[in-house]
Amino acid sequence: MKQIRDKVKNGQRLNDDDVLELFESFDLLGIGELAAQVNSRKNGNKVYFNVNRHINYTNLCVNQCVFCAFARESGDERGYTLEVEEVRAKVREAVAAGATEIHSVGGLHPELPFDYYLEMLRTIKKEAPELHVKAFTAVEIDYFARISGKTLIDVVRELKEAGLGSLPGGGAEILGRQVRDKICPEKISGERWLEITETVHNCGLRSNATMLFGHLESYADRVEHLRLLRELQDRTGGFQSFIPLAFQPDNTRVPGAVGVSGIDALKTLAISRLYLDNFQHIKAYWVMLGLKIAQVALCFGVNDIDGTVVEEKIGHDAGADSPQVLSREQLIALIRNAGRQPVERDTLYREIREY
Ligand code: V47
Repeated sequence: MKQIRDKVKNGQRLNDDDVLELFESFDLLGIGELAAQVNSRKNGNKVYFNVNRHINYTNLCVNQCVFCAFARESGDERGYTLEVEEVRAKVREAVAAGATEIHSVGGLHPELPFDYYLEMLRTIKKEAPELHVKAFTAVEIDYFARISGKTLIDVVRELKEAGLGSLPGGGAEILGRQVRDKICPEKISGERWLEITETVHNCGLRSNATMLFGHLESYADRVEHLRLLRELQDRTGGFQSFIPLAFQPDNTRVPGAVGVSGIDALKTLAISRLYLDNFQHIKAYWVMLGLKIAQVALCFGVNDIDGTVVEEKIGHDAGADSPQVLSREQLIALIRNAGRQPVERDTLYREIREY
């Protein structure tokens, strides 16, 4: 720990052995304090949030990932697909609530054409040109290229022209092959996720990165995942924030999974802050962490608590016991009561208002 402490103090990069040591350590407060120092150097006392709305346009999915309780196969009566007009109605509600962002992802639908997604983007932008649309993970971008027969670059260009503003960080799960083969064998490989993300960055769009943790992965798998993200960020600088997603086990098919402990969640967030020196923001996604751990995370190197969300299915279908929605006031209170400065941001981290 002393050696790691010195490295952090001198602004030196941590290596894989350092982070493995941190994951294996139970000095939660020591790790948290270091991460908080690093975050304070990078972001001062500010904690960001945004006013957003999630729209999950379909839960039908040709992949059936073992960790996912949201996906349905076609023919399942619990399957749904939103009409573009239904998306429009949700966008209207979002605008009325003061949202600056629509966060939209869905399953890999067996039949919808690429045009559906373009139409959805155009409809959102027509309804509310000022809204930022953060939509489609790298997994979906790959699927769009396959179903349309277009090149990756053409797909990204057309989505951008239709109004896509940036990509959320989903679909990364654990990038290493062995875990991926067990939890999401049909999903694109980790290499492909990285390749698509690099292409998206090179096309001028920013994105986020996630890591689904607390299922079958080892600490070494987490370290490899973080290393691959840090290397890509060194090349492109296109990632905005890193979001460790605490695995929710209900209604999933992960054998023996019991969910993430508070200690593991805080340690993982803090270690991410320490290792990912080229990421500006580390986000505590309250939907998966629960409000209390998300708040405590603000003392463990975190500087973003995500948004109002409004309608969340992926975590809640898997048993998340957090609320569906938080108001702007609730987010501000969470941040203030951690002794931090609440700042409303837009998707690209431009500051809208300090509270
Ligand atoms: O890609 C699926 C994960 C992701 C479960 O970029 C699960 O700002 C926990 O990526 N338990 C979607 N997680 C959510 C996501 C996200 C959320 C908030 C903000 C941003 C952002 C991105 O949720 C999926 C998958 O990795 N997931 N099932 C589960 N049982």
